[in-house]
Parts: sequence; C-alpha cells; structure tokens
Amino acid sequence: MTTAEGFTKTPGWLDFYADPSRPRFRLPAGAVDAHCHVFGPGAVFPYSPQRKYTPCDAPKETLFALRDHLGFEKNVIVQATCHGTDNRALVDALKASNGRARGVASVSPDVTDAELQALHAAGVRGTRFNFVKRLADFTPHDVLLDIARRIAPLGWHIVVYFEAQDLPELYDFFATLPTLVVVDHMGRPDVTKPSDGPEFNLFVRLMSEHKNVWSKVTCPERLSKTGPFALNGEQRAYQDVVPFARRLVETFPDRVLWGTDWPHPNLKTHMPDDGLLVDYIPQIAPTAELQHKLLVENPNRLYWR
Ligand code: 0GY
Repeated sequence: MTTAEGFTKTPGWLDFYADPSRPRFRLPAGAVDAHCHVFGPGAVFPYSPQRKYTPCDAPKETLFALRDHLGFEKNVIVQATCHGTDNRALVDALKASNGRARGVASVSPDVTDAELQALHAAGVRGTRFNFVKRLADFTPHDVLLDIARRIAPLGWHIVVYFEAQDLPELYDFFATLPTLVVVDHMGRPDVTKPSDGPEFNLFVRLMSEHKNVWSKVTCPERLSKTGPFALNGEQRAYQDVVPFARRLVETFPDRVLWGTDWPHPNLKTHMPDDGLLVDYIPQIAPTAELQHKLLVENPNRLYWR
C-alpha cells in the first residue's frame, strides 16, 4: 500500500494487532513497557532514506492508548532503524507523554553536545547500537566507542541489538563499553538449541562476568518456533522461549526488563496480540517479587531515577 505521503510499506509487512485483548494478568502498579517504538507518521516524520524497511505508521497516540489498555503506567520508546539517527518522532512522543515516556535514541558520531543535551531534556536516557546485519550497516567499533564516551557523562546507557551467532566476535567489544549495557531480546538466542547449551551459556556468562550488562527478556513472538500456542493446543504462549527468559529473570532478577516491542517490526508470518504477550509474563517471572522487579523496580531505576 502506498500512503498519501508516498511511503510504500515493505511487501508482506504485517500491521500491528488492531484490537488487542485485555490481559488476564494484572500488571503491578507502576509497570513499564520498556521496549516499544513509534513509526512516523511518515507525513510528519519521514522515514530515513537509508532505511532497510518501510513500516506502517505507528503513531504515539496509538502507543499511548495501548499502554492504557494493557495497564502499563509508562513506556520506554526505542529509536527504530527506519528513522535512522533522526530522532524527531521519538522526541515528539516523549514530549507528548507528560513524563510517562523515556527514550533510547540513535546518534551519529558527529552529534553535538547541544543536541545530546536537548535529547536528554526530552527524556532520552540511552543510545542504541545495532549489529543486526539485515537492519544496519556496519559501523567501526572505534566510532561506537567514541559515541559511548560522549554519552557516558550524561548517565546514559547503551542498548545493543545483535544475534546470538555474532556474540563470540562482539563479546570483547561489549566488555569494553564504559556504561551500563542493555541487550535487546536476550541477544536473540536460537530457541531450538538448549537454554543451558553453549550458545546461551555464553550470553549468561556475559551477564555474570559483567555486572553492567542487563537484558530485555522480550520478543518471544520473534524468537518462538512453536508460536503463540503450545503444540498441544494448550493456551500457554510461546513456550519454547520460556526457559531462556526464565533463566535470566531468575539468575539476574535486578537486571532484566520487559516490553511489548509494539508495533513489532519485520514479523513475516505472525503478528502477536499484545494482550496475550502480557499474559506470557507470569511464565517467565513466576512470583510477585520477580514480576515487580522486572516490570516496576528495574525500569524505574534505569529510566526515572
Ligand atoms: C525490534 C526488532 C527489530 C527491528 C528494529 O530498529 C529496528 O528496526 O529494532 C527487528 O527487525 O528484529 O526490536 O524492534
């Protein structure tokens, strides 16, 4: 479909779930959706000329309505690659949130101190480095380290997105980063492999050896091979991802975050019901104490201190 503004969605692009269910799991007061995005609208905030995909518009008003529908108090909005290092849509959403959203921006090496200060004033608390090859072009590590040194004095952290097979070559670079480091989607494990096997053990080792590394236990819908229902039809969502997320929540209860990933970019076959995603949480954080840390204490400590 071509929008009036001339942006044509990537073929096969799945729009976000139009009518999400109301979760049966009641989120604790103060819960934060700590990974979500805004896209455009393209007519107001054009997509980056360097983007690898063109999404549907997913504006702030829809995100805030979803927040209220699901029972979250606040959002952490993460700059997506389709907006490149133009953070205007993000900043617009942060300013409209009345303090109920913080942001993670993408910045280029030539960002000025004044621009960083303006982002901070709008509510940005981190920057994102993307190592997923289908989403971002390679940036030399020394350039990223320069950015890291620039944002460190602001108290920001670095969000990193990569796939599990690339962790061996990225491990030492991550270990040199001078800030807190937050990993998207558990470093995208291959969930057909064992959750206590060598691949995921390396990720657990990264978090064990480096106490500045946190993880989002997000995106079961992106990682799952079994899908939203277990193979026997039982209504327990994304069960093949549960052992991975639960291992992190139970091993590092003070360094995990959860978010919806709305509007779920680049899913090709299955668009999750966001209400069902919230109902997945008790499977990976089975006690009220773990749920409170995951959903309330940890994100508030990181983004609203
Ligand atoms: C996510 C996942 C994806 C996309 C992006 O910035 C992005 O474009 O993060 C993906 O395609 O796996 O977390 O939104």
